[in-house]
Amino acid sequence: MRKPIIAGNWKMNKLVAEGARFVVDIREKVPPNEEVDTVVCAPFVHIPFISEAARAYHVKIGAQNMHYEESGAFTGEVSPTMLEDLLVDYVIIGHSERRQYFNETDETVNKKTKAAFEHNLLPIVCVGESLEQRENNETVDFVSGQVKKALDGLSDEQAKQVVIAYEPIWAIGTGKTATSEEANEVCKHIREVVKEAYSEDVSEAVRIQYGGSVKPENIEELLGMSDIDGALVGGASLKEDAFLKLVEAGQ
Ligand code: G2H
Repeated sequence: MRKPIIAGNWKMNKLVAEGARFVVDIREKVPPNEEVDTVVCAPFVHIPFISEAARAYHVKIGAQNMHYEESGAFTGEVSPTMLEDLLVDYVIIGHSERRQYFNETDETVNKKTKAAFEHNLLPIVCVGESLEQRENNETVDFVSGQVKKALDGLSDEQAKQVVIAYEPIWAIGTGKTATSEEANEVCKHIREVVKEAYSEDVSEAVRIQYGGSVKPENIEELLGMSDIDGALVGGASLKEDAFLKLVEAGQ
């Protein structure tokens, strides 16, 4: 049995006071960690405040990116050591917006995934195809390649703990959701890729989220699918009531 994981990805939204208020408002209503992992992935500047507000509650904290080096001359970057210092639990790696606008590559995704484990951070590794790739029937090959490259060099124990977020780019923030069957089919392939690269044991343990216009209206159906273990949610994670509904669906 894989524990569901619902992660909100605020992207570049909310001021610090709004973020802290959000966590204070939801923290007592979030179901226990034994039932569902609830993660809030916030911009870096929020992290010290929401980390403090979430402590002793069942809200876990995530970052949306990080560098793979521990320190150095990388102006504007934030290191895994810094996130570890703030007791961050998860870090989103390779979100399609970072691949598209900030030169994130499969190679940097792999380096960051490894760096996360060296610093007690659990990576949420994002993969997903473009509309063009889907129309050309390249989805499975493309996504499989992204998964293999991201996980390359991890130990079995690490691979088991990776969270993979399948986010078809054409469904992100567009209001278009892949049907639950379409999403599940790709998630199933991802599990196969993990099985081939590691073992059945690892592939059965790894959690795969769906992301792309997830909202309270479609979460239950998505979570009802055989290979979807949670959701990475952008727009619908910004409002307390909607986010709580998503988390409750994971119970
Ligand atoms: C996909 C998702 C969150 P949204 O980017 O990662 O965003 O739910 O707004 O499509």
